[in-house]
Amino acid sequence: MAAMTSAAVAIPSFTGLKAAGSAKVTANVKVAAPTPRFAVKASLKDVGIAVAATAASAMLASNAMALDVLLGGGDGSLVFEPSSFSVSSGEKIVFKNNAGFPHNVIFDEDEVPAGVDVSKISMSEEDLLNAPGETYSVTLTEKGTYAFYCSPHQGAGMVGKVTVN
Ligand SMILES: [Cu+2]
Repeated sequence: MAAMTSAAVAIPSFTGLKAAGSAKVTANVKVAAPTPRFAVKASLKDVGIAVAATAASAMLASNAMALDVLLGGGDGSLVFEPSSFSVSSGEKIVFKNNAGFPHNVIFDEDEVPAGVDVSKISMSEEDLLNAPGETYSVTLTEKGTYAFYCSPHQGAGMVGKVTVN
């Protein structure tokens, strides 16, 4: 239980770090235009840092097993894609904003394995993923079937099911 909670908390903060890195690069490119040499050097240095951060995140992703689930279908429909899937116990699930946001991911307290505390694996009802590509990651360890939904779009059918083996 403790390990599951820390993983769910750690991943979004890492995503935040990455976003901050790329924002920095964009800012420096703007400065580089009017004052050539010195500014270019400075921006290259920052680009190096951003590249290192990106490489670290790619390494993390390939080291751990992970399954990506899109929030919003390719045609803009209000669905999880895939909406029904299986993962291994401990495999990371990465929900990624794709279309039709804002979205969130709430596990249904009546449809999770016995003893699972949905508040520890769900986003809060008021918490929404607003930006394109924004992610919410969760790692489930208790075996069984879990139902989840997006609270703004549950009525429109944005629901899903995951089986942990
Ligand atoms: Cu939604």
